[in-house]
Amino acid sequence: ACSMLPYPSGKLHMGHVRNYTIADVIARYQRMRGKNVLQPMGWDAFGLPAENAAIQHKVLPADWTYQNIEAMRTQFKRLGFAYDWKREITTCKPDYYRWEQWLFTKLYEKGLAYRKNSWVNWDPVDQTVLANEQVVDGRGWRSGALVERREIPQWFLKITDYADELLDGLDTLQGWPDQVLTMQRNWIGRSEGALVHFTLDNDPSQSIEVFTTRPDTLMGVSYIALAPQHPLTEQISQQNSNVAAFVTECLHVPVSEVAIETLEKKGVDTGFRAIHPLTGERLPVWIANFVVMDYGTGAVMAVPAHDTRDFEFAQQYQLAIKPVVFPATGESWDFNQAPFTQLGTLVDSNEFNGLSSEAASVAITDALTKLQKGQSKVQYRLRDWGVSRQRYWGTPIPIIYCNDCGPVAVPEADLPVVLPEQVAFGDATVSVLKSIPEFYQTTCPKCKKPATRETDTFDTFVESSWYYARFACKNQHAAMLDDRARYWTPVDMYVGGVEHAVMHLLYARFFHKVMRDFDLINSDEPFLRLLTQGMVLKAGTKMSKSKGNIVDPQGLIEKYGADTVRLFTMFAAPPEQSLEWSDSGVQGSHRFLRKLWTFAEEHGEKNIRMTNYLLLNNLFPNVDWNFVHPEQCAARREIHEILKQACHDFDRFQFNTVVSAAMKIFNLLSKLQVPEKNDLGYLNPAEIQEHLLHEGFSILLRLLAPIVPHICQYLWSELGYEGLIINAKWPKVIASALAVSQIDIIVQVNGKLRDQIQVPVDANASTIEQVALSSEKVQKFILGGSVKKVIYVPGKLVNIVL
Ligand code: ANZ
Ligand code: ZN
Repeated sequence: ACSMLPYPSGKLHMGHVRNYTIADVIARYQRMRGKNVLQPMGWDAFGLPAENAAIQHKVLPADWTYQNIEAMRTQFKRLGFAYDWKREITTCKPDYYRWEQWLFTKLYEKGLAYRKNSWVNWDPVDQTVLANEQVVDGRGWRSGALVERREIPQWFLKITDYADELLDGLDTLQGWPDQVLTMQRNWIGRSEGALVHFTLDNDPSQSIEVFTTRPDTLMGVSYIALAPQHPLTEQISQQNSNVAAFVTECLHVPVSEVAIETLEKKGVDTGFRAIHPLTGERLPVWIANFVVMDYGTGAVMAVPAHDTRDFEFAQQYQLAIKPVVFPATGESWDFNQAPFTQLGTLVDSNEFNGLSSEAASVAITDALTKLQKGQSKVQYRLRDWGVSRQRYWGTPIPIIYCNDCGPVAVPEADLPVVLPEQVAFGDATVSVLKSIPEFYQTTCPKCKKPATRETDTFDTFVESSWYYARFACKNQHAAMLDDRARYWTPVDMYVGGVEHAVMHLLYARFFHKVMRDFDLINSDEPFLRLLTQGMVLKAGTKMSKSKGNIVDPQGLIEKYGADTVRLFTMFAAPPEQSLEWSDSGVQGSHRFLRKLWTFAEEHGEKNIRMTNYLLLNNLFPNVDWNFVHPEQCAARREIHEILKQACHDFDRFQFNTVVSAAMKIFNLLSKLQVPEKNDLGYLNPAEIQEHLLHEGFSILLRLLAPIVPHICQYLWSELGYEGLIINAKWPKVIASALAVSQIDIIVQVNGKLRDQIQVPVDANASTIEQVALSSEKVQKFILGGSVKKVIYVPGKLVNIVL
């Protein structure tokens, strides 16, 4: 049972409390069910906030981080989370990240890690690379300078080699929420289509290659659009100052794709013309800001009649709109108003006229293939994973640059490359590592000449991609993983926030497959079941520091105790839904626990105290329930019915109704009365009452223990039950208790309700009529009058007609 490991920000917030309580409840429940459960915890300890804190508060990132970890660990312990602290992982410690560095060198050997130029956000004043979240309205968050796009060499992991497997694997993940599977599918973004070549009019040796998902629209192409970073654009910029000016303007646009989506469509005509591969028509070549360089080929065949972006752009610059697909229904379409973006039937497309879009796509791709002007192509939206960060507080990338040998991986014997923790941080704008010659000056492992180390560090998503496996063998110092990782992985239960639905989970799935291919692990997927917890809200909005509506868990723990906090967070909503904070709800949970406590104290001496014998057998061997008063049988049946439903709810993580179940059992026990009438010679009701209290209270405590561990453990031992409650066996639903032996029958006189009788479930009609007629209450209404008719509705009622 594993939770997504937290970033050590210093203090737990309510979202943490909820997340980790959910996982702890599952872990404790599964343990009581007899499973061998491992619940570990660790710290995602590298990352930008530590550097920001260092600049703001003049503390070392390392000191800040370790202090935060101390504080949060204390809070975790107070909440009673049952973690195996021997296995605690702190990702900023060399004994952890050395194996990450080791794996990276293996990936490099295999060609699965490589270096290439890539675009970043560059702050020209601070002279530093900015993360996307550090770009605010196009400006650097600290300097306020207009951010530029810059190309610098960076390290990549070839996650695209696993694109197919990452996509197919989703079909095996039956224990994941559908919405997460969908998000992963969209992120991988498999598109089927074609590559098409358009040769340049003035230079037939050059051609523009485009990727399209709609080869059927080929006859509707009216222009070609290139990304501002396309190689041909650069070439044209050198001759055309208009183009050069436009490209420079585009440099100030943020790198993220979301930002590009929302841009006003802008472009410039290059004056170049490209030849249509089938018709020979000359098409204008434009540069457009909506074309992104790192998807497909960085160039598109624009079909304004059938694509929304192409349409907007064509309207802006008065480019031709050529409809070639019509609705298959035959209805007309006004192409001046909007593009028709669905599939349909082809027109104005020569020999392809009349074909469906699907058939035409195949036919046109075939035609292009024969002419060697195109071919079919599967394109993924997924890009290789850029793991370089120009940051100090991260895992050093284990590469050495040699003038003669190029980039060389640090040999295994020299690992780890340790990040210096005692650094002069100052007002660091460039990575601190660049100012520490003792760090970066080294010798080439191959030729032994002077060389320099890589000063970039890993994206922190690298650390969180494999930690779950390392928990299994964290004390293994001779290898990344050992057999224990094979035993414990895949993780049966993974709990975390839906904000990690895409990147973290995809990277972890990728690493798992890579580790499998290095024979470190023997399964295909890291997490069998995934529970994504809902948000914690206050007054309808997300509880967050920036909204100023946070409730500090620490204060609540101090006021009410951890059990109340845990109970409330589990009771207030099912785990996957959002939880609306309520002070009165917290108080209500607290009141319930007080009542439970008081009840145990009041009844403890008298009749709940349990003998070990009874506990071990979990049943009442001396009692033949066939001879127990029906009211008492009914009470027992109800307890077991509630228990049965609660077990079902536990299995589907519906903890709020588990809490209601516990409350129901509690109410039943506190109202339990010794039946008055005992004329039919049932077993001593006072003794049975004790049995019921024993049995019911022991069920209640065990049912609540995963959620409310402290109080339940205390009462468990107070009442003399053996051992720790966490080691107790989960209560069994006793089938014979559920069986109905008596049923209730309503008795009417002339259609009016006069009594309710209990009869054996298998009694025949005449017996039941006799019992009904002999009821005292009924007799009062008959008063010697003559009974005309007795109507029996089986299982329900007897009507006596006078
Ligand atoms: C012609 C066309 C006609 C297109 C039509 C769409 C509709 P997905 O589904 O995301 O794979 N495209 C290709 N590369 C691009 C890039 N680098 N930047 C921006 N747009 C790009 O989308 C693929 C479609 O997106 C491609 O198919 C291309 O436009 C565009 F009626 O080609 B299409
Ligand atoms: Zn060398």
